[in-house]
Amino acid sequence: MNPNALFSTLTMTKIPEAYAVLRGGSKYPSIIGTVNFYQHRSGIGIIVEASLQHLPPATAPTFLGFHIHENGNCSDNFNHTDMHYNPQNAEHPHHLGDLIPIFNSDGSAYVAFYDSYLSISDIMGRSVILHEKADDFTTQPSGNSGDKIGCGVIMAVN
Ligand SMILES: [Cu+2]
Ligand SMILES: [Zn+2]
Repeated sequence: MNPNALFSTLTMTKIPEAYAVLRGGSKYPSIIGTVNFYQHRSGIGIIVEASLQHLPPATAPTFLGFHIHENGNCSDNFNHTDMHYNPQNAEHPHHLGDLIPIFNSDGSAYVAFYDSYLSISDIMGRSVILHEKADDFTTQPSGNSGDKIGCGVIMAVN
């Protein structure tokens, strides 16, 4: 079935397989949000749904880099998350951990998207990271998206 046909009903009616509670670091400690990960019913890919609050103040549309990093360790102000998840040894922005940006709408954001390249088992135990700047989708190895300002460890639901 077409991903579109299942998109909204999935996030409204299904319990996600995995989730991360994303929290701010020393620069923006009040950032808080939830990222849910749903296995797509086709069996291929996942739906990622992120809801974030208390983002840095913005008076115009602002984009924040958003990635899955290798290590699920948010300690020490997120200094141990390692690089973008990249099992295929590709160049940025073709890492499997490269996600669409977060759109900061006056301090909060909601995004949901289909990613056919990831599975729940790929991402379990890794970290989801929010950056202070937009990912330029060009600069190697990580898109020049600035400091890590939020982090959450991806965990199984239940
Ligand atoms: Cu990142
Ligand atoms: Zn990348």
